Amino acid sequence: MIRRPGILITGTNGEIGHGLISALARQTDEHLIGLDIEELDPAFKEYLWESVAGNILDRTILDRLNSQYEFSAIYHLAALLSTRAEFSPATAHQVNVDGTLNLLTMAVDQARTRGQPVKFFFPSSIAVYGLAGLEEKNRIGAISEEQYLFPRTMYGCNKLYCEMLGTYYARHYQQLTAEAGTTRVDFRALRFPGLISAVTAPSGGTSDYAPEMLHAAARGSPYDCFVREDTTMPFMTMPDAIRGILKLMEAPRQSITRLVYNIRAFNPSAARLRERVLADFPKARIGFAVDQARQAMVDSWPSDVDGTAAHNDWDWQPQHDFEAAFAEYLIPGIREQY
Ligand code: AKB
Repeated sequence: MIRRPGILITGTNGEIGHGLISALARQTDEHLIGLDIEELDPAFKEYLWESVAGNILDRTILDRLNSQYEFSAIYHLAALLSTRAEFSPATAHQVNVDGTLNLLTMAVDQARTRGQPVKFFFPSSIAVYGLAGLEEKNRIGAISEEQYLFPRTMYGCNKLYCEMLGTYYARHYQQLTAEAGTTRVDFRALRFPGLISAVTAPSGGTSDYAPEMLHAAARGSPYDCFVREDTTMPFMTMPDAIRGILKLMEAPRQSITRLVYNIRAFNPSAARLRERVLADFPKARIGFAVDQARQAMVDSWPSDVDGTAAHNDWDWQPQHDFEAAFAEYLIPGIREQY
């Protein structure tokens, strides 16, 4: 049977997945194939040629997809986020690392049979960084891709290792064979900051306090923020995250000087977020009830990242700074929903 050309997206039911499949459907004629542990939200089925409910650890499913489709690109979004991963670290390792290895292996196999490299997008995270604590975090400010790679969470360890696995498959795979130097996987990764969507609420992350605060205010529910008022970390709107993925994947190979990039947009404190939410929802009841364990995780993440390489190499520029994020995207979008 001749294989059908397509693009594979895992984690289609996640926040990034929802945004990405609708954006990809608008810009490509290729068939989109989705894979998620849960049945895809029916509202998104129209974007996909096939939607598979199954586990990325299930070899039978991957073998079936491998035999039916010829993938030009794989967007591997499926993952367990940072807070959830701390409750089941071994499971997180299986999903986040073994799952990624399965997809990279499939990409290599696909590239061999296609005779062309397969593009592979991997969403990494600022959780790959690990600062000793608040004093160091406040002292160093924005950090570059190579600094402080000492993750303190299972999720951060998983993401950092998978960046390395992707780099291995892109640059060093089969280094002892006659095929040494053949690029099979065109691996590209973004280290995302916390993401805020006007449409969906995240689950299982540690940056969730920002979107949770906003969605609770819009719903009229009280909210206790689980980090201190002075807590600062980088954030970005979901449309900017999707734009970043598309832009990086479209960038000509020769303009890319690294396989893993920081991208940034804005980095408000939790107090500033509260103030901005209250400006549009003045009756919102937003307090602070610090969860020390989650606080320590955010204290080990940088207050900002240096996004110079993304800007220089593929012209990264967020559409939404802090004010535009609220005025042009979050507030209008969220008012439509609740
Ligand atoms: C999380 O909080 O786990 C994620 C992340 C920062 O990667 N949003």
